[in-house]
Amino acid sequence: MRLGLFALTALLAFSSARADPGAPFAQGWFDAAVTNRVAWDFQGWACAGGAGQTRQSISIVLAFGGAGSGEPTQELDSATEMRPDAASACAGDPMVGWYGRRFAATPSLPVYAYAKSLTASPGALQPLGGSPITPRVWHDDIVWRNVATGDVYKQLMNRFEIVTGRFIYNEPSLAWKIVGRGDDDGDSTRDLLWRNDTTGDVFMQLTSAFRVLSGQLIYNEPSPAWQIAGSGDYNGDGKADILWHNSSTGQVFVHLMNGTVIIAGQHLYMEPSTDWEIMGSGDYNGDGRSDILRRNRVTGQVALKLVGGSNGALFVADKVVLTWPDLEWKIVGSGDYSGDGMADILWRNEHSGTVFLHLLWGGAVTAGQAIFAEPNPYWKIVNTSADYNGDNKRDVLWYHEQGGQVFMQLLDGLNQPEGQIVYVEPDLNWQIVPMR
Ligand SMILES: [Ca+2]
Ligand SMILES: [Ca+2]
Ligand SMILES: [Ca+2]
Ligand SMILES: [Ca+2]
Repeated sequence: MRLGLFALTALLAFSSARADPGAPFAQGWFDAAVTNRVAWDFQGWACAGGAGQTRQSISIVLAFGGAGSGEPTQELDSATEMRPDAASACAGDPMVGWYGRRFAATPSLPVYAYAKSLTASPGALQPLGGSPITPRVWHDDIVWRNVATGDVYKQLMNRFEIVTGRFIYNEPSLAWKIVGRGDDDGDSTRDLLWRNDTTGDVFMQLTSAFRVLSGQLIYNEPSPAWQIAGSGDYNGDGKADILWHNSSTGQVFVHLMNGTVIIAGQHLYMEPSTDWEIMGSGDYNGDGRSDILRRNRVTGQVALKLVGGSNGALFVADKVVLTWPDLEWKIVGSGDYSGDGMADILWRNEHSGTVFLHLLWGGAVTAGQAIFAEPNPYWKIVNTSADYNGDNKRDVLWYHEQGGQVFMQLLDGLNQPEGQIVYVEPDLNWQIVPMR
């Protein structure tokens, strides 16, 4: 997984930030990943060089403002932990690593990192790193799983740029599959939902931008007929819930979640026949709750179940969207691709390769046209639920099954999408985990 390249990048960062003898702190680097408009993950390190400084005597402060004056206007966070993999960077001096997550109501302000001495005069702050962390709006990431080793790897994206990439987990048993990526604890970072194909166990991992925070077995459903069909927010509390569909009986069930805790389970509705497949889950009427997109695999009819109601008493309302009887056209994604807050429908013709976008308003089609064509069948659309450039329009990720290229397309409604290859992974054991 291009480990060599990332290791090299890290070494370069370390060597340019060696401890400066005599100075209380050497400059360290910091990473900042803005996971949406109001939440940031930070991590970095500093060397506690100089007389009397130890690892325990400094902390790191993240602060708004401070440009020019060198003083922050608002303390955000402080050091929390060592980063063992960065220890060599301090050339024998104590090193403090830090990791933080903060929420802020004013994300447009730049954020600076400072090192603070706990033993020197109170409030003494040293700028850490030379440039402000400029908050950026939502960037979704790319998560990979290696189907040989079980490794999970995450790439943080800023449009076509890979900001950083890290191994975040290893699950050697390949019976465990990542089946959902929703924001389960409401911290604006997508978490990982796993299911074990053999036992039916369901395991949720809460993750930050860079690492696994916690994980817990939350449920067991031994019947393989029950599949996790989505992880949207069906009760509108900002936390992702788990949608189940029984492919034998047509039953649709939702687990309302609070982090790793099931707060309620409810039968939602029954599909009229097994011809109806759940194609996606998004908010089609702009009420802040996920709805359910279905298609009849025989007639080609597309219809919604609009979800309403309160906790433990959800109900659904039917809405027919359209009928597209040509079954060569497959729904490959559903999300808001136009930025109006309502989910749309993305199609691809499996014969011609043409990609077609239906824009919806409140669940009704308002416009539709072909926006792209890729006739090469080895190019597969692997993710249609992420926003890689923070414009509140979901984008499309393609993967070449033979060459390992990853092509990112930034969608903008019916306009021609901008796209480029962002990565090549020659080891085809690495597979991109779709968001659902
Ligand atoms: Ca919810
Ligand atoms: Ca809705
Ligand atoms: Ca839309
Ligand atoms: Ca976008």
